[in-house]
Amino acid sequence: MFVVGERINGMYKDIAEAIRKEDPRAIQTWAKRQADCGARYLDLNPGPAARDQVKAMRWLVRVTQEVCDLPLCLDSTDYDAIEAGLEICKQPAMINSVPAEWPKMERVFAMAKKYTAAVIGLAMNEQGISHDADTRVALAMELVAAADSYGIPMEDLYIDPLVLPCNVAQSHGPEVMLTLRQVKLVADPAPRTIVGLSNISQGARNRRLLDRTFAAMAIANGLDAAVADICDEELRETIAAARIIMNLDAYSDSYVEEYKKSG
Ligand code: THG
Repeated sequence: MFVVGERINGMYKDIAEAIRKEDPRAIQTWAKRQADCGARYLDLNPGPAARDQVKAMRWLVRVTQEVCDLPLCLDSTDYDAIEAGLEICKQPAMINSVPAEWPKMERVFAMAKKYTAAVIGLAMNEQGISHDADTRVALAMELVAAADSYGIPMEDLYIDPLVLPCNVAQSHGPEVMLTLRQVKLVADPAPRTIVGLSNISQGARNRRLLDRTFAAMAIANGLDAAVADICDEELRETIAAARIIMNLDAYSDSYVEEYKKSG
């Protein structure tokens, strides 16, 4: 299980301001910090406040790549912005994201093929996010079929069951866990799975406890990746321990230290 660093997101004030002023310092500081903490990808999201999404995404990609070699996860609902970013990515990127809807899947999977990018497929469609695992898994199957028809390998498709805050959607928790398990049964080879980890605790108290507990539980249910706060040391330790318990890493008495060093 690996982490996509979530912090370069226009939902944060310092990032929104950096984009507005075209001042790369906050972006580059967070890029380096998240890389040092072991992020495998960096999420870049211009946020809703950026008026020109294409320009903002291109700028984010450019200034991030000036200081960091990690692959990027381009996070926007504006596919022109995603494509502008893909054009200048030095490493194969991840597209974040596409719902199970035509013609959005057509545009995104064609782009993914052209730029050899991975894709996050959201288990939602025109009807929105459904409560039950059954419907989410059915949408995952549509994403799998569509990706396959564009020649996207399953290891490059990440299904996101979609996580809602537990203080407003508490009954979704077990459905998300069930979706994570069942998505592994819809195809062979199976697609990968990803969640937006911090969504679980938005607006709640003691956020980091909720985040790391959710991480451990999702890893136990087979989670492959998370968009998350990689700078949270206790989260990193929890992930390291969960990986040992799920037999994803060899046990070592110094495993936490090792994880901190190697990511
Ligand atoms: N799935 C996928 N991509 C995603 C998400 C997802 N990208 C965005 C998001 N969800 C994951 N990233 C974040 C980033 C920040 C927060 C939550 C998820 C967050 N921010 C603080 C808040 O809203 O309380 C901002 C606080 C501040 O303004 O300082 O929690 O689900 N594929």
